[in-house]
Amino acid sequence: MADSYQPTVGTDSSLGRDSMTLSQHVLQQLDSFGPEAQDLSAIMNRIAFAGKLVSRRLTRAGLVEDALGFTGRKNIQGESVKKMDVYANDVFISVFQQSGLICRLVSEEMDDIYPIPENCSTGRYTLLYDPIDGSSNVDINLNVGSIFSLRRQQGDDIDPTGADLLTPGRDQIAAGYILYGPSTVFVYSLGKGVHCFTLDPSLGEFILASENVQIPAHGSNYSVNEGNFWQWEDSYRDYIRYVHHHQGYSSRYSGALVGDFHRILMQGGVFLYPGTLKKPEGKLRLLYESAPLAFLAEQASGTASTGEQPILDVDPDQIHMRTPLIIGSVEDVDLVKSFVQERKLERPPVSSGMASG
Ligand code: FDP
Repeated sequence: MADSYQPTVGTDSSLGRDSMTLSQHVLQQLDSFGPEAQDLSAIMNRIAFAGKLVSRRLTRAGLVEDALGFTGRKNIQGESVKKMDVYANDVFISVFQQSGLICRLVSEEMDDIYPIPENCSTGRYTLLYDPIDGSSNVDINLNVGSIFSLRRQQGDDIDPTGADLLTPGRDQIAAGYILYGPSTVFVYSLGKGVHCFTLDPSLGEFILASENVQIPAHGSNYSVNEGNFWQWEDSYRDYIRYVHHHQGYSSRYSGALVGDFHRILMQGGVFLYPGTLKKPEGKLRLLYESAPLAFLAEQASGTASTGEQPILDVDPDQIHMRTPLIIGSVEDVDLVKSFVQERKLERPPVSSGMASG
């Protein structure tokens, strides 16, 4: 009898890697072909498709009409909206309409929750996302990203307030981002480690690049907008003075959180965006920026904090809530927190009986 055919996939590592697509990887992660695994695989695939569309638009942005610049409108955060923000936001809507997968969308670019009622009978999930993170980089051809967070639908489909979404980030079932850099990279976690895929333009597929990425316990990079130095509380100035006076630190700040976080995911270090005098709660949005990245950081043996508590424990009070963010290697985040705690101990305790004024 002839020997049964033995494929080289799995033995030849290059072929094995080339053939591991994102949707296959999700199914492998969940170790199931059940309905939920199929849904999650399809959702990741759709997000990846949105990423491919945005990536294509970005690579052609200087060549086509109306891709760059501002729309003239401000979003709910009071920030000027770019044409690319609108394009990417609409891409996410269009890939999930009529998909049967996602019942509601929450985006930085939309004041209110965007319901997709035709999906709600089958798609019991809400996708929260920042379609273009770091949009000030768009017009100068530097890296930007898209960040996403997935939650299981808890509440009433017709509740427009999304009260069920106002729970800590530990309730996320998946999170990730797409980084539009020299290559387009898709990073995700379903709560089973963090995995990176690179878009192979010749195949039009995201191909597995690295599995179970771990953030080193310490890294030399610190990433912060030092232009805000005099706007911070003393504790953050203490930390920056510390790194200035100690060898072995490198300042790296790209103006796009996704890019700066990706560096830290790969090489270690810390990204921080503290509160400022004008904005004590900082700039970054909890539900679709800080919480998904905190989910990834914890899955990769890193950590994320507001300075006071883990990001994943913060109870949101509204869908566009902001928080300070300190994220990255455990030792580096702990060092920043130690400066925060030290200054806190110096403050006199507030006595409830004290007269004000
Ligand atoms: P942007 O406003 O350009 O979208 O998400 C907010 C964000 O970028 C982050 O990506 C980035 O890290 C930060 O803001 C940059 O803010 P500053 O210009 O205040 O440093």
